[in-house]
Amino acid sequence: MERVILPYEKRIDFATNLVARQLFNIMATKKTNLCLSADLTMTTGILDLLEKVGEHICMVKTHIDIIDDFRDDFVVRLKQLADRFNFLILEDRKYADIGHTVSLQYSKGLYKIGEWADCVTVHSLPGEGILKALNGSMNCITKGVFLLAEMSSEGNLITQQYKQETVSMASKYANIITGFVCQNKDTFQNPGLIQLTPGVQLECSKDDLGQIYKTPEKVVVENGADVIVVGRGITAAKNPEVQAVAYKDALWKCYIKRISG
Ligand code: BMP
Repeated sequence: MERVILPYEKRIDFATNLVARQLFNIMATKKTNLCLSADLTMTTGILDLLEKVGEHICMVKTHIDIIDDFRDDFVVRLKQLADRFNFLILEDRKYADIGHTVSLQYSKGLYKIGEWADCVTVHSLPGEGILKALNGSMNCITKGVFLLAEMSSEGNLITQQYKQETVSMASKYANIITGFVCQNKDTFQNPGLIQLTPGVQLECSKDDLGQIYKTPEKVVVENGADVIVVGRGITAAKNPEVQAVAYKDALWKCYIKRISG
């Protein structure tokens, strides 16, 4: 059956990655497919925001390397919030190097991402070694990878062939692949994988650095997004909590419309 018309709870059993199973489960239980991109540069800003919107999201997406006052206790508190509100943590690291370097970037250094992130984003550009490395680092643990198959930014260099080869590369690493970062439903068919789509605001627009925004209706109903990433649409709002609820409601309504045919 076509993946986009199956409800999240019916897709759990198709998932071969444990994080994908958890995420489907959280979305179905909390009735939210909103992922907050918490692109703030101070730890208190991120933690305060999550206190307010944690109950409305299925996942938070971080860019740990933009934080000015990073300390180890930040990730401890982030994890506590994730447990309390039942959401997952995606570190948007966009790994893009040779396998050996990526395995070090994943587990070592200041951030030790592998210790706290449920899942990470990864480019397929360097070839299969990047997935082989992460497969080794994630060995049998409940961790996952979102592989970038498309981007939201204007003029990006990803081609149809690159996208198809990215999807076929992923099929060899089914245990660690949570899904794809992509914009279109034809990118992949497997109902056990998750379509994570960024570039979303309530109105169609652009920023002045090439980001393109589509509406919830467009990305969920037409383009098949399963988990929807919203950053500045919420973080830059006068009242982020109220705005998070507005996004959650709009996105869930679109999902219900899609699965109702
Ligand atoms: P915003 O909604 O504020 O534009 O933020 C979008 C977020 O999603 C950013 O953190 C960005 O790094 C990420 N992102 C994106 O915008 N487009 C992509 O194709 C892939 C991304 O990870």
